[in-house]
Amino acid sequence: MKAVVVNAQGNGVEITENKELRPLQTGEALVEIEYCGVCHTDLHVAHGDFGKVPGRVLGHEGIGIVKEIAAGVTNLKIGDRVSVAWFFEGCGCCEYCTTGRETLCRSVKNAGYSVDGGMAEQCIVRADYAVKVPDGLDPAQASSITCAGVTTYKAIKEAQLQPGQWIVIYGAGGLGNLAVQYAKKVFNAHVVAVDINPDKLALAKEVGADIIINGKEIADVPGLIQEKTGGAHSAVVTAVSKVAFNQAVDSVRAGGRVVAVGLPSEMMDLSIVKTVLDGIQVIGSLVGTRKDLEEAFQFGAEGLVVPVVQKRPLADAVQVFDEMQAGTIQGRMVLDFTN
Ligand code: 8ID
Ligand code: ZN
Repeated sequence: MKAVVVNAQGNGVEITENKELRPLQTGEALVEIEYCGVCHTDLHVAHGDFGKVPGRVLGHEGIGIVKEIAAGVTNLKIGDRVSVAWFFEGCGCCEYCTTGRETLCRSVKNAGYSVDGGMAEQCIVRADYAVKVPDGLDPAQASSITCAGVTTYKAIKEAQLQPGQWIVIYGAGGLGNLAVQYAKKVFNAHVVAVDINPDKLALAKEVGADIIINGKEIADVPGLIQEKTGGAHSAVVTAVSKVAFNQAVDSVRAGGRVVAVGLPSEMMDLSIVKTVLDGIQVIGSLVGTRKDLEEAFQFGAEGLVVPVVQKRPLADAVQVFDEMQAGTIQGRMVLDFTN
């Protein structure tokens, strides 16, 4: 079958035509992929930022139809539309899995990184971990919610954002655009979006940002946010740059929360004195649980959140990764496996 894989050197992507799938095992299902979004995390994986994984099928924004189920599968039936997410499988019995923090499972499997993912014509999933896509949600839009949506929805939960409060979203790319929408439409907050690309800011404004700030044009971004909002109650950082992480800490008011989501291979500067005296909380947030994804999908099905997606043929995959690297993508590029 055709798939997008990490190249043999473990430092880029290529399209292959002859990836073979193993037979299904107990508890597994075979999913025929319809769409798979391209996340910046796929670019990190392809580049070996988390360790080299040559030959791995990329993709953790997969959506497809169940074609076959093995023995022991009770939660899915043939014809169901399901997701292939970064949180692909946990052990189910550790302290994290049993306390609602399953994405932190130490034996976790991640689609498109530690196991083959959704950028292929077919994908094998553990049925218990495949989340059903609700009726009424477009499958290409659902692909974006499978990572970008659920990750930002969960990050805003971690921010403990209350209606009417101010949140700053750093980075208005694939994740950031959905962060703006969840913050505005689901959490009823006031939203500042910061990016270094005017097109992404224009799109953020279109989907509901109250204030947009271009970090390339404004010398003191945190100062401007303090002036306009009195200090944000929280910030979610999806930008792939430590500059944004540092600015986020200075953008929140005393007692504020900074939720780290982006994954630049850098260190952030954190003033101990400021952190202590202002009671700043800095929290890492990793995708979301199956329940978070179910909720995030539902807001999409209800039309509160509308992912901005553009379908691209599989043949464009390498080019899409180049566009991601160059920062020229608006919303999300979604690889189309339907024909
Ligand atoms: O679970 C998680 N924590 C998780 C899940 C999914 C993705 C984390 N991620 C990570 C990705 O691995 C990546 O590091 O979140 C980051 C953002 O992913 P994305 O939204 O898919 O990437 P993008 O579409 O390229 O958007 C990045 C945006 O950051 C802006 C860019 O202009 C772009 O719009 N940006 C950059 I680069 N530097 C900036 C800066 N200094 C900035 N925006 C503001 N200030
Ligand atoms: Zn992702």
